[in-house]
Amino acid sequence: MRLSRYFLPVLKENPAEAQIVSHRYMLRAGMIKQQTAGIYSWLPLGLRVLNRIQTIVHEEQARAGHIPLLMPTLQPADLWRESGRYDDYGQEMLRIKDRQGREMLYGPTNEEMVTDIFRSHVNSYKDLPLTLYHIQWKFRDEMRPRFGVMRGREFLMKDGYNFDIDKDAALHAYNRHMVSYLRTYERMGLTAIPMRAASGPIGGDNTHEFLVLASTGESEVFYDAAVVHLKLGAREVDYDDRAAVAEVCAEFTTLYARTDETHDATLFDAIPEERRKVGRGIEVGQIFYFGTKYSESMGANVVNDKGEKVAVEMGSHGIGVSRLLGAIIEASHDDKGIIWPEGVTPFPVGIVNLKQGDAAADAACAALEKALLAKGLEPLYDDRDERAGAKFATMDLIGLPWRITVGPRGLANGVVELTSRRTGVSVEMTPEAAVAKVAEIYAGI
Ligand code: 5CA
Repeated sequence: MRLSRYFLPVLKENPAEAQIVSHRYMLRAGMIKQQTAGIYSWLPLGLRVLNRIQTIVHEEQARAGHIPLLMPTLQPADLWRESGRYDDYGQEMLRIKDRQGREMLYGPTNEEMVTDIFRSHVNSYKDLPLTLYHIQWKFRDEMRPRFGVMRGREFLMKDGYNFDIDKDAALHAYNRHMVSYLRTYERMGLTAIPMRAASGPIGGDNTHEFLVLASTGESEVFYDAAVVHLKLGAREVDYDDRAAVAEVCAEFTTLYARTDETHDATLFDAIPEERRKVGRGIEVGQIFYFGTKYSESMGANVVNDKGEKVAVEMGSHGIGVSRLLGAIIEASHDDKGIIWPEGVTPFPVGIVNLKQGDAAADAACAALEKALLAKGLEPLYDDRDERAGAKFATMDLIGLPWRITVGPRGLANGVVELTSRRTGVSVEMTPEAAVAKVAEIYAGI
C-alpha cells in the first residue's frame, strides 16, 4: 500500500476527549472515529488490526475444534422471554420495535439464540460434543461508555457456546476454551491472566476472566506475582485429551489470581508478602460454565446413550475483539506512539523513502515493495513528498514493528536501513538482506 493513495487521517494534536493512551493513539493514528457515545467507525488502519485479531481468534478456535457460524445482531424479544432474561437484562439492552410492532433487541450476547438453533437441529448425544461460535457486533447500552473501544456500546465480540452430554464433558469444553484463549492472547503479544471472577447476568458459578495487567484497567485485581511469568509458549496441547487440557488449566489457575468480586483476603494473605500484588487489569475475555440454565428453560434436550431425555449441558465463552486493540496498545507503546506486536500489526513493515523523486531511491523502494509482496508481506510505503522527520513521526505513531529506510546516500553504498520500532536499533544491509530478514521474522507468526 502506498501512503499517498491510502486513507490515514493522522492527527497532530492530542484529542482532548481521550483520557487513556490507547484511545489517544487510536484517534491520532487515524484508526477509529467516534460517531456518537461508545459507537465508532473503523477507519482503514484500525480495520486492518481488527481483522488480524479476528484471524488469530478464528485460527485458534479451529485448532480447538470449535465451529464458526454467524447469528444476526437483531434478535426477537420472545426468545429472551423464554429464558427470563428479557426483563432481567435491564437498561443495558437496546430494545427496538419493527413496523409490525414486534419487539426486538440488538443482541448483547447470544445464549438464547444459539440454544434455539441447537434445539431445532440436535436431539441425540451422538451429535455431541458441539461448540458453535461467531464473531459479531454486540450492543450494550453501557452507563458510562469510555476509553474508546475499551468500553464501547457497540463492540465486536467473539462468543462461543458449548453443548455437551454431561457436566464432565462441559467442564472439558470450559478447559479447552481456557487453553485456546491463552494461545490466542499470547499470539497477540499479550499476557492475559485467567482470574476467578463473578458471572453477572450470564449466570453459573464457574467462571474466569482473562485480564491484561494495566494501570488504566477498569478491574481491581489481586494476584500472586509468580502468575505473570506463566507462558503457554509453543507447546502442543491435544484438545481431545481431557487430562492434558486440565493439567494446563491447573498450571494457570492454581496460583492466586482474582478480581475484586471474588477476592478472598485470607487466601491472599497466605501468599508470601513479596509476591502479593494488587493492581488493575483490562478484561479481554471471560468463560462461563452454567450447566442447564438455558437448556432447561428453553427445552434444549438430547437423548443420552441410555435412551433418556436430558437437558444439554452448556457454557459460553467470550473474547472482547474490539477491546483487544485498546488492551494491546495499553500494553505496548511508548511516548512516540503504538508498538504493534508482529501478530496483529496492520502492515508487517513500513518503507520510508527519504528522497521522493530521486530516481534511485524511488526505484529501490518500488523494488523492495515488490519483493516483500512476493513473500506475502504487504508493506506500507511512505511515498509522500514529505520531510524525513514527518515520515518517521508517522511511522512511529502508527507503530509498525519494522521499518526499512531508503535514501540516496545509503543506496550509493548498496544499503538500506532496517529499524526495529521496539528497540529503535537500526542495521544497515542490502535491500535483499532486509527483505530476507523481514520474511524470516514473520515466518513463525
Ligand atoms: N456470553 C458471554 C460469553 S460469550 C459474555 O457475554 N461474556 S462477557 O459479558 O464477559 O463479554 C465477553 C467479553 O466482551 C468481555 O470479556 C470483554 O472483553 C468484552 N466486552 C464486554 N463489554 C464490552 C464493552 N462494553 N466494550 C467492549 N468490550 C466489551
